[in-house]
Amino acid sequence: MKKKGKELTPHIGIFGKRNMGKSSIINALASQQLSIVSDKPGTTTDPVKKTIEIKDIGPAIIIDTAGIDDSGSLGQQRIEKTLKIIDETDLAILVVENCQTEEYDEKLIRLFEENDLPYFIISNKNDIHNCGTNKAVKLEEKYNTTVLLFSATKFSEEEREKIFDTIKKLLPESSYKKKSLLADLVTQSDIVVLVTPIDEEAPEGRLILPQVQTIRDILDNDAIAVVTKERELDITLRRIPNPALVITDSQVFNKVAATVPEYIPMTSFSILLARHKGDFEAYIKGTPHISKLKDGDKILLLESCTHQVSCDDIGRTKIPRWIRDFTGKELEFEVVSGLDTLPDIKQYAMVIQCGGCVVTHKQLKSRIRSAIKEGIPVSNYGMTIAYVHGIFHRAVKPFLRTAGDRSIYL
Ligand SMILES: Nc1nc2c(ncn2[C@@H]2O[C@H](COP(=O)(O)OP(=O)(O)O)[C@@H](O)[C@H]2O)c(=O)[nH]1
Ligand code: SF4
Ligand SMILES: [Mg+2]
Repeated sequence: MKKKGKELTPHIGIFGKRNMGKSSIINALASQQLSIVSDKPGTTTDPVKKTIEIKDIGPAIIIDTAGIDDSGSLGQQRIEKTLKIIDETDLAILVVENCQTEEYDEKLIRLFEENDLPYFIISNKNDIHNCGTNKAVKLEEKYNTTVLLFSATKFSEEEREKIFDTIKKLLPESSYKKKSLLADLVTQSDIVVLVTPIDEEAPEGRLILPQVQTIRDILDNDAIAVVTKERELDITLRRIPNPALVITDSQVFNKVAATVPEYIPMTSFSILLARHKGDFEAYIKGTPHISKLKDGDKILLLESCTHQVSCDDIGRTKIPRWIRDFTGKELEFEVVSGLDTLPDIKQYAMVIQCGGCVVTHKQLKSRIRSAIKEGIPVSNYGMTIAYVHGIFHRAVKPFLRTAGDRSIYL
């Protein structure tokens, strides 16, 4: 069977105090001199990214986090810098010496745990500080994770392989295996009808990325894609009366929903992509909260990039207008662009995240984690647009069918 689409590149962060041998371990894993190794503490001042090849997984990016522990302590600024790296990291390796964790390491471990980041520990320089298996096991028990004894300057191939095996064991599959958009919704030979308006907002001479991605995914699943404009949908459905699924652009959802009989599952490109990237479960639970917003509530809109004009008026004008019209409430909206530190999340009644087309799934999920931890309802642009246009229920139904009954949220 052929590979389904391009695979993803996982990110592995190497953390620990200065001089523990982080850069040397990266060199050992890469089997060549990539990072600068020095016995003068703090040579590398900024996170350095290197690519290594992991058997059965493919290329992975290793982030050398040197520079975040310059004073050996973990002040607020360094915590923020560390958190930024944690946001894009799929697996962390903490490097210590002599099976000993100090306050700094413990703070790091707490940050890993708070951010649901899987990690393991390498006790390095085992050639000069051999801490022995007993101490290693104790450390394993203390943190409930794997501890490997290693020497970056004197290691056997077997020891090096052990590190790779542990990486493979702990790296979340979602970080390197691309999920299919539709695999659980369509099967071989199913026909999927895609409705794509070609209006003045459509780019010249091509389809937009979500539409192209969906077509490719349908083909990867050995199903059949039929693409039509909304004007020809009627005739398409007369010729193909029983498609497995109809996927439409959100802008024409209402019009399309009136044409597509209730028994045919129907959704929008934006909801399909929301499921693919971000926290779909949280969006499903959080979106209906729009109906419960009260006068004076503050809503935070999160946009992952700063320079794109394409979403400018969606976050700044359209969504605020639609939500105000839908709820009839006096609401305050605030937009935060880019991946900078968030303002105090507790002041918001709701958080709405953009589609995150320029960031990874992990970064997008990390972005809304603090809101979820505070119990603040979260949604995303696509699902909010569906909700305020009254199409949310129908558009998420095809996914509830495959994910068990979640009618309590609707
Ligand atoms: N003896 C010994 N020295 C090591 C080992 N790993 C690193 N070093 C040395 O420790 C110093 C700091 O290593 P480096 O990789 O720059 O540490 P980093 O600051 O954590 O990136 C260098 O002089 C390395 O040669 C090891 O396993 N054994
Ligand atoms: S959806 Fe994409 S273009 Fe729009 S704000 Fe988010 S990252 Fe930027
Ligand atoms: Mg270094």
